[in-house]
Amino acid sequence: MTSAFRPAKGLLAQLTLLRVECSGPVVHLRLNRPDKRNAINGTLVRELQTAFANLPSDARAAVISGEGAHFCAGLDLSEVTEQSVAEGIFHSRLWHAAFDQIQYGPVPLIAVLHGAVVGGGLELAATAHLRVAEASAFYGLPEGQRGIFVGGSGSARIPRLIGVARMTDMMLTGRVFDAAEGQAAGLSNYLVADGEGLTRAMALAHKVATNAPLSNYAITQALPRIAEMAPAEGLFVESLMSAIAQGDEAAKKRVRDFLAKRAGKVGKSS
Ligand code: 1HE
Repeated sequence: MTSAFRPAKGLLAQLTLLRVECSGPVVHLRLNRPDKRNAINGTLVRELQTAFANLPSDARAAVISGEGAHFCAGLDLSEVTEQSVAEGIFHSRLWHAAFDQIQYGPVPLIAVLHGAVVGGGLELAATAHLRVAEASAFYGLPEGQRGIFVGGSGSARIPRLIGVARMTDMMLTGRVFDAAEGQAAGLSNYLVADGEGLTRAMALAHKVATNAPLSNYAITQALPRIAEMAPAEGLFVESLMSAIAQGDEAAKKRVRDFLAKRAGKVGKSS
């Protein structure tokens, strides 16, 4: 299943606040600023954008995690105190560009959440296609208490996971969800014991990496877009995407394998 990690090469090896390693077809990116609880400053947000724009061509899935006791403490607050309104808009748009690069990048991404997953850290987690939470994870949106607002795409992505009502509660009252509450609300797909998140995420990523790349692309790119469309347009796009995926040789082979009883049945390993 999971092979050993080896350091990434080229541009990915030069990043300073992100540590990038590869394990077969899975790229592991680790936020590497534990002394600041992986708070996201300008360098880190640019490195995230660079990393996801330059994943190795043979990557088929990715995992993101945080070094130290917390996944991510959100925006580096020390960088915003002197910002003008215009700078604030450009700053937020930089996050949007980076986070779009992540969500609409070439491979499915699984986030490993532990400790603080707050503010921009929760916005980052919401860009992932799957989330594995450890028991220590807690979720907060302290923007309301800091006198600011989400600026890293949280208002678009987080309600799609937990609904506007829960997000409003978190922002107005400072309500924090623990790992079990987050799982029940839809913030995580999997809840595991402390220390087991990376292993579970890597196992899931290796599994996801065995899917046909075009299928994974349709799931991560077409599905969220279709969900935003009016049903008539969405169904039209679904037909196109479905026919494109089905026409791919990888799909034909997999279907032939099933019919010839060479592929696993649903719920049983192949
Ligand atoms: C930081 C940040 C940060 C820690 N920006 N420096 N995010 C927040 O409002 C969360 C603020 N952070 C916390 O509530 C706590 O730090 C934690 C619960 C995450 C962790 O607590 P703890 O006790 O483990 O660490 P600590 O002692 O609070 O922090 C260690 C250091 O990290 C300390 O710096 P030091 O120089 O005194 O050692 C902290 O100042 C620093 N640190 N979090 C800057 N966020 C695109 S818009 C997004 C808007 C938002 O994300 S708003 C939410 C911001």
